[in-house]
Amino acid sequence: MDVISLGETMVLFNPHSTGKMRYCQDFSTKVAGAESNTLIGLSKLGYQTGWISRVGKDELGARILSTLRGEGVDVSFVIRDEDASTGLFLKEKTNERHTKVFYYRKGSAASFMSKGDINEEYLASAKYLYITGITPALSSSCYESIFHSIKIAKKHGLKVVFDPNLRKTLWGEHEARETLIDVAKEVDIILPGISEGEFLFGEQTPEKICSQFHQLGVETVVVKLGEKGAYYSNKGETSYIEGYPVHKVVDPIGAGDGFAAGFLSGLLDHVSLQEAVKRGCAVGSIVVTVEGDIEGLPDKEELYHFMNAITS
Ligand code: CKP
Ligand code: MG
Repeated sequence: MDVISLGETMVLFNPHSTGKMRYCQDFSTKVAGAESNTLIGLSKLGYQTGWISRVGKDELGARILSTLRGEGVDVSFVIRDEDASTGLFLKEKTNERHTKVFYYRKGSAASFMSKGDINEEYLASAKYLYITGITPALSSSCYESIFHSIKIAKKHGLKVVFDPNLRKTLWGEHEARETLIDVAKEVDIILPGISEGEFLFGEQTPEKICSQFHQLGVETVVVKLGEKGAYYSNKGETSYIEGYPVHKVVDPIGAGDGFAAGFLSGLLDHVSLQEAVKRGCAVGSIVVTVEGDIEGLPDKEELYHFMNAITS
């Protein structure tokens, strides 16, 4: 395995029209979840990925498993929970520029994920553990699972990559801040956005956000700046990476997960940090031009052409 992740994946109801969700009659169903979005992105780029989670023993759970399996993600350690249902969420395209999400995931199968679901040998077979700040927000057993996975990863020499993915609707601000900082203290690489840096430290510049995370002991910090690109800081090396132009943003959700996939692919290929961050920016830019979180994720050839077309 190259990358293993744990987290919740849901069935997404994507509206066909703009405006309040209550008036939307038609939706398309898709599969989405921050961690599995990243794993699918990596799998499409040609890497070996594995997902640890729970889904319900229901039709939506079956849909999620067949989608992930179809995209090449290993799901052999996913548990089908007999007692709880698969979570779902709906998107609202409030207007052309704003998308909102409504979760129906409380008490979902994934929220019952626990430490015992993590097979040590399986996780130890990977090079990277990828986690996000959504999982510890789901339940106390999910919170424990995150710290347990980090412990196993460290014991076996895996690098831990963390996207804080702050979701204020899932937990209280105090608890979120405290937990995200506690997780950050344990990881090697962190991929925050500016708004997360501001939430955690009250800082608004990439430089100050990086310095705060370095003080917590994080070696590599990559601050995502949306269409402007990204800024990274690692052992004294810092740089801004320009974003790739996006003709039209169709669906901004999933950009961060795409970024993580592109970035991790660079690390797995041992390219320079600058080049890995560029890949992250490129995948993030491609993803937002397509409806859905995983549908726009490119394969290696598409990514290569996109990056070369822009830079040449
Ligand atoms: O930060 P992103 O827009 O890249 O993440 C989107 C995902 O897992 C989306 O798939 C959704 O299911 C979620 O984040 C979430 O739980 O909010
Ligand atoms: Mg994000």
